[in-house]
Amino acid sequence: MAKEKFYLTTPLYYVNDVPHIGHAYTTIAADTLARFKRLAGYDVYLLTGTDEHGLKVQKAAKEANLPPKDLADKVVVTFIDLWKRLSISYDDFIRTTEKRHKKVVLEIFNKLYEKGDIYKGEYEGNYCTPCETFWPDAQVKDGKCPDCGRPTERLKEESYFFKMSKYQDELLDYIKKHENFIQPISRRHEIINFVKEGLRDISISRTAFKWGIPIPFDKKHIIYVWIDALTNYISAIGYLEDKKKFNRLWPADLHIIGKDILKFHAIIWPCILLAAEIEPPKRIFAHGWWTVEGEKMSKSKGNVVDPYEMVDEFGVDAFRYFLLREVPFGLDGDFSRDALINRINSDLANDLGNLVSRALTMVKRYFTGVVPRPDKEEREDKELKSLASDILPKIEKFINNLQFSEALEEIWKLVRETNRYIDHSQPWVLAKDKAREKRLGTVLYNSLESLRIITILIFSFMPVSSEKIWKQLGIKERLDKKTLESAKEWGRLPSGIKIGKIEAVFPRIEVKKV
Ligand code: ME8
Repeated sequence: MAKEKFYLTTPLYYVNDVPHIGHAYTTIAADTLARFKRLAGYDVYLLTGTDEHGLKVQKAAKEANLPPKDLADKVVVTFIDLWKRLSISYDDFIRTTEKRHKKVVLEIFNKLYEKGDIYKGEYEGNYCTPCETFWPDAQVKDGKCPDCGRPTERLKEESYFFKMSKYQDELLDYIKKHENFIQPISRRHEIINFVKEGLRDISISRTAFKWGIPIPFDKKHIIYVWIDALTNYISAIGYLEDKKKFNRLWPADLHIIGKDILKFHAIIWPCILLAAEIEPPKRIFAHGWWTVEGEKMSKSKGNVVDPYEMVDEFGVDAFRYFLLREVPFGLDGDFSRDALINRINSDLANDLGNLVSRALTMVKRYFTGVVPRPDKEEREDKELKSLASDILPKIEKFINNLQFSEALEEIWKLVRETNRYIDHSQPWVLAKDKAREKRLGTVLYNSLESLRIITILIFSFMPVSSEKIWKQLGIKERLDKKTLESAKEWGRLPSGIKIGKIEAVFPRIEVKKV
């Protein structure tokens, strides 16, 4: 039977600057879900990429004294490199300056123009370049952008408009009929209220600069960067050139974005698709915003968290774990080194790291590194077994709802319970009594078996460390080829195999006292 597809996307990040923790966050979340769905047997397609046109990028290029495409070529490498370091398993990376993309933008533009959904007019109002957003006068106070608070630019220029107002009812209807279309629920309400107030036609071209896709029949106009960028979700999967692929993957199962760009995704994008007679995506999830030690991240404050530094200092998986564990996905969060170090030391070093090292060390010491055979089951064995073999459906539910933090919390209940089981069973005492060798073998087998299940469950979150643990367990089959189902099957760890070399997976971070 053909596998069910799962197409998910991240935003396309601007190349005006190098990536920071916010970009890493969205992409790590998308990767975690993609990995989980692959283990669950889906044919997953994860798309990411970069948004390279527009005034914001043009301005940054000017400051860097480079042609915009050269800046893009330079910055895109930092994204690709970061995704490699963060173990992002994307299937495609699209740049909006690619031909395959530009063709589709023009196709959609023409389609809407021919249909009469695009018309020429004049735009008079304001423009926020950092947000690449048009703001009508009524929404702008003291010339400041209502979203980011930075100064807007006053515009009065000829512009093409998209008849978004025409799609207001259809969009509202679509949102109402598709309960999961916009998540979390608070965002859904926000969008419903916004649409109910009435949608205006939107300006979709600029004439004041050159860096973008020109309208073929009116070349002084550059297509609005958001119309350009949003189209990537269909251009990357062959809307024009590979209909078979497109029909297999579209509609997207999920667009993961930050709350800052929800309106573009939940209003403009579906309206464009409705106008182009293409089905809207199935689901859009807008996550929350990271601040740093209570403050908004900004270059001028010098508090931008560099994901490269985090990976170098703490390791890729500790960083991935922290971001997804610390804050429920959908809510805002505050980043601090202290919080990160606390998480690493308590959850990773103390709980999981300790479990791995003590369980394996005892197998090495008492059974010469050979996984023992379990014997008679006692009450506490049954309890651990039932906790471990019943955990998967809960985790699946959480992850499918993008409740990463809750999923990890649930997995950690099993981690702690396994540690408690070891404490309670006291293998070091059993080892002193030859008559209790079978019991000792049972306790250690169960500890490792629980660890095997934990390792499968954390794979999507911490791909590098879970592979290390897997190797230490001595299991020959590849972890990334395992099915999730095997996390339900207690007893799959073969007795008699030799465990691997024991190495610390999550070292403690020593905090220097000042
Ligand atoms: O908006 N906290 O690109 P962008 C959490 N090119 N997430 C954050 C964050 C923070 N402090 N800062 C950024 C664009 N993000 C457009 C998108 S899509 C067709 C075009 C993440 O480089 C979050 O996912 O400004 C946010 O939506 C995205 O980066 C914005 O990236």
